[in-house]
Amino acid sequence: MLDEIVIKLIEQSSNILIISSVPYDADCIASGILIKKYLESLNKRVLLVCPIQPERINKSYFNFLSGLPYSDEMLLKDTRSIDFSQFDTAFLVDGRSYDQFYDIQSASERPFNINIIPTRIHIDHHAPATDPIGTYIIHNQKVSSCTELILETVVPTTFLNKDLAYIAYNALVGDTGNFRWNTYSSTLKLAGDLLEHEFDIQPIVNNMFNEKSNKYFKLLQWCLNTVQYDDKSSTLFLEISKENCRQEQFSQEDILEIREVFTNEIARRVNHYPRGIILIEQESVIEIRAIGNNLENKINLSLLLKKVGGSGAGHPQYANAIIQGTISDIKISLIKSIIQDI
Ligand SMILES: [Mn+2]
Repeated sequence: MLDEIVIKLIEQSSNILIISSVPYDADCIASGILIKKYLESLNKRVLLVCPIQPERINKSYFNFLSGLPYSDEMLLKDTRSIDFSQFDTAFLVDGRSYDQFYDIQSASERPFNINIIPTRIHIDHHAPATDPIGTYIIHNQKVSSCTELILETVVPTTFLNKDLAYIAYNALVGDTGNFRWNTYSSTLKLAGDLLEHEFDIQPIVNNMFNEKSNKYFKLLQWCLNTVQYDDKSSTLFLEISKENCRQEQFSQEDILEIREVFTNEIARRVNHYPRGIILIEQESVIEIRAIGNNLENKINLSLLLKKVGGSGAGHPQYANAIIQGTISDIKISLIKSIIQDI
C-alpha cells in the first residue's frame, strides 16, 4: 500500500533533492533512480546525488553498477558542495546515519546542514537510526532492500518500465545475495512482478557472482594463506597492514578487491567460525568490515563494531566501520567483546 503521507508531501513539493547513501551499490542506485523518475513524471524538479568517490570502489564492480540503466542520472559527488537552500524536500534513502549521506572520507570546510531543507523523508531498511534524520520516516527491516520498501510505499509498480524493473531486480539480487538472505514472501512476489518485464537475468548473476578475474583468484590465494582462525572467539580475522601493502605491492584497488574476496569467499563459509572480520590499515584510520553467517552468527555485528568505536551502521550480519587506533588494539577489543557475547 502506498504511503498516503508521502504522497501528500510529494504533492506539496516542487524542488526535490534525493540522496542515495554510501556504500554505493545496486540498491542505493535503484532506490534513487526509481524515486527520481517517478517524481519527474509528476513534473517535479529533481536532483539525485550519491556522495562517493568512484576510486574508492572496486573497479569492475563500479563499471558494472555505472553501466546500469539510468545510473548516469545520478551525480557522484560530496553533498556538502550542494546549496541545500534551493530545495523544499529531500529524500534520504538506503542508509541509517547522517555520515552515509555525505562524503565522510573527504575533507570539507562545509558542514552537512541537510536540516535546512524543511521536509526530509528518510526511507531505510537498516537498523533504526539512533539520531532521527527525517521529518518523516518510512522504516522496515523485514524487506529485502530499500528498493522493495520504495516500491511498496512511494513508487507504484505499475509505473515501472523494463529498464526500471531491471535495475530494481538488480537491487533485490544485490541486497539478498541472489535470494540467499533477507528474502521474504513479499520479496519473491515483487521479483515475480519485475520478471514480467522479461529482461535477461543472466548478466546480473554473472556480473555479481560468477565471473571473476584472474587477479581475484590470486588475491584469494593470498587471503587463504593469511587468514587467522581465532578459536577463542570462533572468528576469522584478516589483517592488512601498511607493511603488507608495501611487501606485496598491493594498490588501493587491490585492497578493495581483497575485501570483496574475503567477504564473498571466506568470511561466512568456514564451519565453526560463524563470522569474519577484515581490518585494513589506511592513512590514519583502520577500516573494518565484519560479515556473519546468517544461520550461525548470533552476534549483532553493527553493534559489535559500535562497541569498539564504529558508528553502528550496517546490518546485524554485515557492517562496516572506520575507527582510529591500531589493528592490534582493535582486534583485542573485538575478541574481548565477542567472547563476552557468546
Ligand atoms: Mn540496501
